[in-house]
Amino acid sequence: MRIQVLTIFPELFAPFVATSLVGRATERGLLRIEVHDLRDYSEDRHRSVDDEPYGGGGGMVMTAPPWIRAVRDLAGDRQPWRVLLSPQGRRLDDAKVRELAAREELMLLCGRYEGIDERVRETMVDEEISIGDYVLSGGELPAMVLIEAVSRQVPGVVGLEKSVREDSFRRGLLDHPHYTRPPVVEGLEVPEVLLSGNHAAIESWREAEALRATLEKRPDLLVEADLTEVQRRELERLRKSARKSG
Ligand code: 4HQ
Repeated sequence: MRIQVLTIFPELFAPFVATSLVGRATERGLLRIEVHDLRDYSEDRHRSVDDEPYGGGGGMVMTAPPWIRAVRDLAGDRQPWRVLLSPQGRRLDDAKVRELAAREELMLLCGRYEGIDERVRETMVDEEISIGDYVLSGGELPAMVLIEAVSRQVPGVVGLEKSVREDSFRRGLLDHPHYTRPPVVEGLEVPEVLLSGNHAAIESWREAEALRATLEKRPDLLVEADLTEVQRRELERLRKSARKSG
């Protein structure tokens, strides 16, 4: 998969692209991340990419022409799926991440200042995506969030296929708790079943704990989750015991 990024801060991406999971995927040829400087597509000698807003008001707006030249030039005839990162977009979730990961070519547009001239969105963008309801100073961090989440869904990028499959959200549920050495932390012991060596028992404990965590922390997820008959019965049991102790 190839991901092109358009930004006025290309240097922000260097350590991210070189490190960890994304870095290894790039080295192994599973992923190609190209970061392009929007200023290379400015046509004045100051390489400017912003101007005052029509209608007045504070702040500056990114002008359309550099974006239009850049998107046309970088897309070539490969027709990448063009994504604008913005708080006006649809919220990124696991389903959207998997949908994007199925594409061969993505282009991510990262704005700064008060935003980009609306006509860029109208003519050069396939989809507007937000990473959450808060305001950042630019689309660069959202683009990195998207790249990391999408990369994990590209086949072969995450070492243990199992860990992607069984990860949080895979089955529409939160993850179960995890434990490692030492055996006692602040007086708290590791759940006995995890030391039993009984793999079937460990699997059903994890399944039940994933359900418990989801019921306690994100009950909204249970509406959409497609649960097995065994999981439904376990959930009923958890709800009853919660009512008794609550
Ligand atoms: N931005 N999710 C870029 C965001 C944002 C978000 C604010 C994007 C500023 C110029 N992007 N503009 N939240 O806060 O994607």
